[in-house]
Amino acid sequence: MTLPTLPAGCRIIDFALRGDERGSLIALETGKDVPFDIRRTYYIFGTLEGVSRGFHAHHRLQQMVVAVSGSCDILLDDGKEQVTVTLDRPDQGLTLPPMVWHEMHDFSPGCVLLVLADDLYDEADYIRNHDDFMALVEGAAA
Ligand code: T46
Repeated sequence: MTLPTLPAGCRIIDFALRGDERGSLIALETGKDVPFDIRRTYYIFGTLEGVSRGFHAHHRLQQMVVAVSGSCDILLDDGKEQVTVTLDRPDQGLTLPPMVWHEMHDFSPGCVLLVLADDLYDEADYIRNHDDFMALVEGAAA
């Protein structure tokens, strides 16, 4: 995973690898590896070549994203700067706080993106229009 300067609240977390001669295992525990209570887990897979996803921010949701297989790029936009992080390691997670616009691009074949979230699915928590996102960011700064 490349390490540019990330928006506030975005953090790369290294997971302990419990490997032995049989292979590898990673356990993610609330409060230890994941800095929030996990209420939902979902995973994105089978993404076709050239397809991008995301294009939203969340009002309140905290998440952690892990490329458990393959890789993809994730663009992070806090309304002031944009950085792109490559997710390509099953032993690292990227925390994704509220109010960070994110887009996932360049999924490798076979990429599986695991996402841990601190709340249940709620469409009302999504900001799916970038102009609306910018208005909220600028309103908070004023
Ligand atoms: C995010 C990025 C990283 C549900 O019914 N329940 C769920 O828990 C989720 C996550 C989605 N859905 C439904 C909503 C849509 O009809 O599944 C469909 C696809 O969701 P969406 O277009 O939001 O998928 P992505 O890949 O653009 O975004 C997802 C998450 O939705 C989002 O919270 O931060 O992954």
